[in-house]
Amino acid sequence: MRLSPDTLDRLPDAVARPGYNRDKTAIGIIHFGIGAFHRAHQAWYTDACLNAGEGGWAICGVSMRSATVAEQLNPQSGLYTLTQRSGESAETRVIGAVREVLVAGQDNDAIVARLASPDCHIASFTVTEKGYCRQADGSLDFERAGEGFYPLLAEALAQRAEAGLPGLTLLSCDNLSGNGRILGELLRAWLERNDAQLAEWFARECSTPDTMVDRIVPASAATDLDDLADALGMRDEGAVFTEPFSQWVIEDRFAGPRPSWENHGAQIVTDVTPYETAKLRMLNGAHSLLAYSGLDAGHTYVHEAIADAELRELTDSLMREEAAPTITAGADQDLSAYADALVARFANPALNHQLIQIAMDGSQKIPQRWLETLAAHQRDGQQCPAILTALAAWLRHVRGDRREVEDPMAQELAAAWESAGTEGIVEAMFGPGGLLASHWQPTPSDRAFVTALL
Ligand code: CS2
Repeated sequence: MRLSPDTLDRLPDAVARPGYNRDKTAIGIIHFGIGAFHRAHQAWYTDACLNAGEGGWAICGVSMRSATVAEQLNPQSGLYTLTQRSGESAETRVIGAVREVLVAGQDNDAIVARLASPDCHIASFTVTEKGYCRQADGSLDFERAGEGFYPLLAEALAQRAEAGLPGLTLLSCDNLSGNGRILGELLRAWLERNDAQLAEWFARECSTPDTMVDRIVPASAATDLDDLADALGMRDEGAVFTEPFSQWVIEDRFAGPRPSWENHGAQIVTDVTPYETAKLRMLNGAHSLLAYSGLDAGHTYVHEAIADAELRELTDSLMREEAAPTITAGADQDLSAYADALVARFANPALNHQLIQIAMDGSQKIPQRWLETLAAHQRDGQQCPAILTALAAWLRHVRGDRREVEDPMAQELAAAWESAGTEGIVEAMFGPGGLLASHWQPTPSDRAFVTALL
């Protein structure tokens, strides 16, 4: 037996289900990148709005890379369960917000039609850092962008402009600093190259608010799905597993209507920056440290790495001594309490969050997680030993001689190692003109510190 509208009433009583008429709910949101994170985060908030009686906010998910999610969710009419896990306790509910999953490259006409429909008000994104197709200098890589969401969005916006429909709110929910501003600038560059008039319409009628999203959602493991099937008495191929904690901070800059996410825990604010900076530099910065240094030390999961005294100390230094002092906290932010809470979340043994998952795509993550912190301290002439230690672990990781490197720049990174060698690699990566050149320029002492660890 499999989860679907027909089998919903055979679930155990303890499993909550959608209390609204799914068939009558119009699709108001098109979401690009419908992985586990979206299902456990934005779709969960939206489901709460639908349960509270708000109409018009069903989600059409777009899978950017493969048909797998479509195969998991479409036979279930978009239904899936979300299980919150902490220690020994687990709580499962059915989420009904996702109506259908379309596949980019396969269902392009349908995706454009959903976006161009008068019912649609929001296009949202969790396409990961690399999905924005930025070059090292931050500008749009037009060639790669042509394979991504840009042409679909451009076509749909052109149809909306032509039909005299209102613009859309484009909501980036990825871990980039200034994610909304970045999305706005890149899309504008794409439109300007192809249709200057449409670029003007976009600037006038659409908006791209910044957001900070936070919930730890490991990829669902086959054993999780099997155990869940035993507990539910039916299979759910689209199930997601996450922690109880969730946070969503959204800049109050919408082009049109939106769900009342703030009634269900989201924060709508005038400036997302302090939340986003703290999250990227502390949570994600620590995550990447645990990933590379933890793999090096032979660990598999985040909860194992944080239980390792040496790594715990490095994580504490990175968060409290290196990242926190670079953040101008908002009135309601206590960065020391934030660091305590993060360590407790990392220690959750029920999540089985794989370090190798976090280690993916380091070239896209490191700039906003580590390099901005390094640059801020460099201005005061200070060194960041914890981040430099993590940086050395990342460099060893991308040398590629231990395990396969999953990174869009894997080839360039390996080639840099090949030509620069141990003595030159720090400069080849981070020096002027380097692959990841940034506001942080390694000093001779930084270089010596990292090189000694390679
Ligand atoms: C992680 C994030 O995979 C990664 O790079 O650091 O996905 C992290 O789990 C989320 O940002 C938590 O909100």
